[in-house]
Amino acid sequence: VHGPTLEAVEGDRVRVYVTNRLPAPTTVHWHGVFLPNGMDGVGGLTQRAIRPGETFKYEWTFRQHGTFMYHSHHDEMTQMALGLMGMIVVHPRRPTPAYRVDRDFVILLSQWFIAPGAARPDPNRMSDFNLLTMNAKAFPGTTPLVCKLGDRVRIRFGNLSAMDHHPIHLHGHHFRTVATDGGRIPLSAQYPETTLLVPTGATRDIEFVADAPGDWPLHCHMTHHLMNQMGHGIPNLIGADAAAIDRRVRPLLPGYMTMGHTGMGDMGEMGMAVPENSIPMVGARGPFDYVTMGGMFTILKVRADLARVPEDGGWYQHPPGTVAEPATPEELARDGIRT
Ligand SMILES: [Cu+2]
Repeated sequence: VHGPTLEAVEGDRVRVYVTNRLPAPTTVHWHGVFLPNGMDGVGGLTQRAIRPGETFKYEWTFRQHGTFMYHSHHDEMTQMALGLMGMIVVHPRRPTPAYRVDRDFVILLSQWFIAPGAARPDPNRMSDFNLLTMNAKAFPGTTPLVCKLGDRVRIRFGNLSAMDHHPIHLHGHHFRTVATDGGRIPLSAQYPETTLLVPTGATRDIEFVADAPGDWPLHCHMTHHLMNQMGHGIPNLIGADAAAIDRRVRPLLPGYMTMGHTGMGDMGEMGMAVPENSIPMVGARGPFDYVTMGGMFTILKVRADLARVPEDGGWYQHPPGTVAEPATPEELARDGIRT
């Protein structure tokens, strides 16, 4: 439900046609990209909004490389809550040997409120979001990151959550943050970490060597971002056809008009197309037991031989004697443990 990742090379001149198929005006902002002010996509400030049915043209030359984002910049509260955002990857024109990696992943972090049983996000929510996603998927729907043992790996994070920053934690490895949407971080300023705060409205690139075989969680460390919805029933009118309601209410309240069904930016036409969505269950069956996490969680799968595992990596086959297991009475006695 996010837009596609746009990929380019530093120095490329790009032209993006944006057709507005919403029932409300919109614009697109190219977040972090150096471009002429009039291409910045800020509704009302640097251009007039793109009206429903219109096609606008944005054009610029990439003067930089790195990881950037794009998102609606008109009625952001509604349109970003509905997922109108995406990632931009710009490769250097003359990459240094250090730039080359074996895996280059892109993960856009976002958050939603979708009433249980509903299929569309509620943009009127200001807090208490109940779906936290990586590339618009909550675990177990997230895509695992499959790597070969020894691969040099880059993960590009972007965060366009409405109200939250996400401390992203990687198990079993350490990494360096090598770039932000402001540019490359000098080697002398990089340091090893296992958790990286990705603020909303920012990108962070991390790099590491996948040197530990196994199934390693990569997840937000805020526990409420590791779960999916709880059972609240909140009315949500976004995307609803309110014409029949309006007709019946007007004899009682002359001029009555249902608000909020196309967003709060303006009164649009009825029948707004909204992202398809569904609410996944909390957790999933793992190779040993139930994995009690949802939300902003995926798995780095490091494998010695990719030819011998399924495309999604399957489950890690642990060498004998390397898995936590119940202690035997003999072991407890040997080590003097009283339980
Ligand atoms: Cu989080």
